[in-house]
This record gives sequence, C-alpha cells and structure tokens, in this order.
Amino acid sequence: MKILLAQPRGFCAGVNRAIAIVNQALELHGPPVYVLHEIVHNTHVIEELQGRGAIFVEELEDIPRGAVTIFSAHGVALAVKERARALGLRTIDATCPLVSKVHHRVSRLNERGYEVLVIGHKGHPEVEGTCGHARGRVHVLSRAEEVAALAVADPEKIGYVTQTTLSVDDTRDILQAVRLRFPRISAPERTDICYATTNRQLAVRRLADRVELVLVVGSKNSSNSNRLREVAAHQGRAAFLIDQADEIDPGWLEGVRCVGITAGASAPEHLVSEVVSWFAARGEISVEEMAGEEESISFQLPDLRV
Ligand code: 2E6
Ligand code: F3S
Repeated sequence: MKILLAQPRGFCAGVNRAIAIVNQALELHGPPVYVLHEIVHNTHVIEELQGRGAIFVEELEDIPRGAVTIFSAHGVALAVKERARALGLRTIDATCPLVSKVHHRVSRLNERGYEVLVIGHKGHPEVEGTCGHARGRVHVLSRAEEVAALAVADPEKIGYVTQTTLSVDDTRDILQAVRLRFPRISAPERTDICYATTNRQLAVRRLADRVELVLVVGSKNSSNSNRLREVAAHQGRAAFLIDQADEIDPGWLEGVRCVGITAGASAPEHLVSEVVSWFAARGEISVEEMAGEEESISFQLPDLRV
C-alpha cells in the first residue's frame, strides 16, 4: 500500500495555544481547572487533559465559585464573560486570536450602526460566540439559498463576517449571492476563513487528486475536519472522517493501492502515526509526505495568573 500524507495537516497555531493554556494553567494553579466547552473538538485531546485534571463543562453554573475557568478556542459571547464575572470565576480566555479578530469586527460594525451577517454553521460554538459580540441585529447565514429571505432594516448598512473554518468554495458561492442582493455591503477584502483552514483544504484537494481513498483524522464535531472530508469527496474520492485507526473499515480498502491521510486542525499527530502503523501491521507500505505550504505562525499565551 502506498500512503501519501497531506502537508500541512493537524494542529494549527490556535489549537497549540489553547492546549498549552490548559496545560500551563494546570501547572500554575493545580487541578482541577475548569474548561467551558471542549477546549478544541478532539476526543483524544479532551481525554488526555481530563487525565491531568481538567474538567470540561457546558454550563458556567456547573463550576464552583472562585475556580479557574478557561474559555475554549472557539470563543464565547460577551454575555458569557459577564456571567462568569458575576459568578466569581477566575477566567482565562483561550479563544483563538483569529476568532477574537472576528469578534472585534462584529463590535465595530454594530458601533457604526450596521446589521451583521454571520456566515457560518448555526449552533456551532464559534458562531454563537461571534453572534454574541453583536449589540445590534445579527443574522446567521449557512447557505446561498437563505440570502433571498433575509430581512434587513437598511440594505446600505450591513456588513458580514465568517466562521474561520468554512469551506472556501461554499463560502465563495454564499458571498456571491450576498453581493448580488446587497451590492453596497461593507465587505472586507477577504473572508475570515483562517490560514490553517485554507492551507489544509488546499492540501487535501491536491492529495485527493493522487490517491484512491482519503482518510481524515479528526472528531465528528470538528467543523474544519468535516470540511476536509467534503473537499476530498468533492474531488470524487471515497473519503472518511475517523477519530482513530480502529475506526478504519477494511471494506473501504478493497482494490485500493494508494491511500491519502490528513488531519483536522484539532487532531494530534500521534493519531496520524497510529493510522500509518495500522497499515504497516497489515502489509508492506511506502510512505510519502507531500510538499505543501510552510506554516510558521504561532501565538503568545495570555497572562495565566488569575
Ligand atoms: C477554534 C476555532 C476554529 O469545529 P472547529 O473546526 O471550529 O473546531 P476544532 O476545535 O476542531 O478546530 C480548531 C478550531 C478552534 N478552529
Ligand atoms: Fe484559530 Fe484557525 Fe486554528 S481560527 S484555532 S488558527 S483553525
């Protein structure tokens, strides 16, 4: 079996930062440290941090007064920060700086009296956090077909932001429909889809062109990982999202001689190595890493002394 590895794949700068924040907060303050929502959407990362003393909750009310509390990389609404303060929690914000940038843009648009379109997946925590930075009217838009039904007060005073992990191709279509209906929209030069999302989608497209089957390592609730699987499927390849090697169905491999592997921005590299080992245990393999975009971006940690 020939195995091709996409490049870049796996952890992005925001995920590295968020996981480092939890680890260092555990060292500095001692366990337990509470995290509102999964720090990143990966079951293995969560289990590992739970083993060190992190406690993941979905409600602030489940955190004892005075406890160290970390907001996940996906960001939270302003109301959540205010509520945490009222509950007497000692908070650390692990929101990815590229998500925070989107939050600031939403606030600025509202201050100027603009309504905000948030292009993204309804119910995703990043979208909820982004919408929660609007102090005026905000609309979530998931598909181009929804544009026609949008009711806005003043078509001259609207702006948009996007979720950071969207499909580059789908977003282009949605924005085309938005610009057609609102030609005077306050539009940035580019979307808020982040560098990591863009690079991983480009890499998996190139990978899919060279293999018969694509495996994306990532958890089922990871938006960016799901998009990678879709990009590969869109190229006409069989493509599956797996949390770990034991989810591989040998039936997928019938007649397959070349497999491509990539990983979502929240999936640790050791899981990719385990998938490669899974193949090695079943026969002779050759492994090639594709050339791709170099990534050198990293983010500083916030002050953890709370
Ligand atoms: C925060 C913002 C964007 O589901 P999604 O892809 O958003 O999240 P993760 O945790 O799988 O990926 C990292 C991330 C965090 N992306
Ligand atoms: Fe941030 Fe993009 Fe990663 S928004 S958490 S760098 S996927």
